[in-house]
Amino acid sequence: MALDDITFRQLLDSVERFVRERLMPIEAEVDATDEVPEKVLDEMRALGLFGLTIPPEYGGLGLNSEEEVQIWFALTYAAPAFRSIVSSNNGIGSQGIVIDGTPAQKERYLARMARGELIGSFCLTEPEAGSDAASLRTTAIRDGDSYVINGTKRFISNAPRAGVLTVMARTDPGNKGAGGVSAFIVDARTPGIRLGPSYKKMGQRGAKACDVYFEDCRVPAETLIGGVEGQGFKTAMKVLDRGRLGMASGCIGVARRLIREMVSYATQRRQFGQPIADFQLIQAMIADSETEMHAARAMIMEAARLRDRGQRITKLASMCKYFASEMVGRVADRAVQVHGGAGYIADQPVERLYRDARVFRLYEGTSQIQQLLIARETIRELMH
Ligand code: COS
Repeated sequence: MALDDITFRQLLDSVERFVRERLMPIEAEVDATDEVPEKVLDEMRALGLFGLTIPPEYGGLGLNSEEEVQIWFALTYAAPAFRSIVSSNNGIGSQGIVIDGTPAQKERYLARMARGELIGSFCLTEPEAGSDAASLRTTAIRDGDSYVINGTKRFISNAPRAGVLTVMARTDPGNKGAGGVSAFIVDARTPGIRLGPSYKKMGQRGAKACDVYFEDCRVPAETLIGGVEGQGFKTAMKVLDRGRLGMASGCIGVARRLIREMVSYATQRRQFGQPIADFQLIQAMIADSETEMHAARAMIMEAARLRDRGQRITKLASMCKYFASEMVGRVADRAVQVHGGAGYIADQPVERLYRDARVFRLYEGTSQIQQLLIARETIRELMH
């Protein structure tokens, strides 16, 4: 479902204003303190940012993919930590239930997630299972009308704030592959769940991540997503298809912001008697950045439209995530270069954005995993 044009325009305008007036002024403070003020989180709730993609029957805005990506383009003009906090409720933290959940599971969680009362986290990665997600070791063993979960989940974004966790665990220990994995929707306050301390990260400070430990954590059988065992890995992969498109979109706002910082510095900074923006070697860095950002944005818009038409976008989502995250890395590097020594000093937004951008190439699948997926799908398409 899509919003009508006027309503969508109004939403986009409100997000752009919120970014300019509320988020950009506090970016440096959020980076320094590693905290987002609760008042700002409440304003994000009031704007509907936690429920952008949640269907309207559960109180969300029900944006289609084309609309969703444009909101991310706008929101990530401010530090991407703000996107990270709301992104899991719109992406990997809610989509397991949206895509594969039973009506009762949707009823129970989605409205509260849309309002931002419950924050969702996606628990896939483990100490020994990162890129090789299907090798996960956490177990969920059936015992009467419940499952008992044991294992460790690592680097879980938003877990320190989470009220609900999508947990991938092995229900069939005899099956070491993807087919032995099931997905559960678990209340984060269930006894037997313990959180590690929040990580001190390179960038995107204010967005929290920690480990989650499951120690004989007993959950009702109704928490099995979709009510069917052995489907959890597929659920996770479907969730990541949408998540990766969202992640790619997040790179666009950051790149636009970096280009803006680059241009405003280059037009003010004078060397050899003129603004450095007059020098062709500086212009080349601006031109390459703008061109690559535009290419990534066009790719994402196309993938989003195809998804809205019902097309499977596994390969396109990987291509978008791969290209956009590598693009923003190059743009961040050029932005620091244009600033010269000033770009290495912490009072410049580009120093912070350079650190913030680095993780886009890592999470929701590294660039190398995206390459592997793109090649695998291309070979499959051309050979069959
Ligand atoms: N949609 C639906 N089903 C999918 C799917 C998708 N996008 N991708 C895979 N599947 C299905 C496959 O069709 C297969 O089903 P069958 O067994 O019925 O044929 C099953 O899931 C297993 O898939 P596959 O054989 O591709 O599993 P692999 O172990 O080879 O997967 C990759 C390898 C690299 C694709 C996977 O481990 C991965 O994505 N790793 C990165 C994980 C990641 O992004 N981690 C970041 C943490 S989340 S922040």
